[in-house]
Amino acid sequence: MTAYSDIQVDTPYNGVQLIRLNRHDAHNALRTALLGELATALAAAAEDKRVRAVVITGSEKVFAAGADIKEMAALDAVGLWKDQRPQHWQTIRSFSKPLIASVNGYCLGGGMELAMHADMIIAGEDARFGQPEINLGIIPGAGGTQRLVRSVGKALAMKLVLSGEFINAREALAAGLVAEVTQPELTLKRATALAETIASKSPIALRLAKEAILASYETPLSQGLELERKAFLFLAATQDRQEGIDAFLEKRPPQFTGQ
Ligand code: DAK
Repeated sequence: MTAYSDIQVDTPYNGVQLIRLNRHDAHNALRTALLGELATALAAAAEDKRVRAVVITGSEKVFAAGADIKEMAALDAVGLWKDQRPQHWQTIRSFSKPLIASVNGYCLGGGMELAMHADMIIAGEDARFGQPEINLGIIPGAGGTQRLVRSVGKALAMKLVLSGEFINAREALAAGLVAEVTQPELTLKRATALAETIASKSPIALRLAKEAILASYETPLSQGLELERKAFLFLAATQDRQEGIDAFLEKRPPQFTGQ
């Protein structure tokens, strides 16, 4: 059993694994060790058959206030180049199961980039999103300039990255950054319920759906449609597809096994 200190990893329940960022005294600043633990936990969740979806959350007041500025201050260019962070981000990026971010309070810098690595964000009304790196004389370093523009468009991405100003949950919802806004005290409950709904679906269909949607960032439409067609055909050969259709015709809930 892996011991974690910067995160807390719960035992999977109803197919859902909850991961909490656990550096509350530092506003969950994402030091390299925290990112490493997160990458380890997600790699383990990817292999764990009990886990069909993951929810990542922070505290009630802060999702994450970005990279650990105190740690970053000690690194020069060579230190940053040798740092393990890009490998950890790569592991997080390649997590193939559904990943939901449950966000309350500040979600800033690397914290916002982490939330954007999730497949969807459920935000409490108290959530504040921003890329304030510009205030430190730097720019987002974990995909913020790229993911943000794809998520909210050029105008808002430019405003956030160039000004360092924050937006609230309702603005983030209107911009398409978050999937849903809830009362702050219900955010995790809603994110978990949504994860449980997702976890009840076919794991193979979920994986291919996620892959196809993410591929749309990188491929022209014709290639994306081709990828979707092949994934669709592949699913026709799965027991889960048969189970889904049988269950519908027999008027019962399906039991998907991932076969
Ligand atoms: N890092 C380290 N400590 C932090 C922190 C951070 N990002 N944010 C907050 N803290 C610490 C504070 O220092 C304070 O600690 P003590 O002084 O009590 O020891 C404690 O958390 C509480 O913070 P505050 O007293 O400031 O709390 P407030 O409620 O007054 O303000 C705040 C909350 C979130 C508005 C404020 O703390 C704040 O502005 N924090 C900094 C936000 C920020 O600038 N975030 C961007 C960081 S840069 C990379 C990939 C990505 C990145 C870098 C490299 N590579 C792949 C190479 C990402 C960079 C960033 O995210």
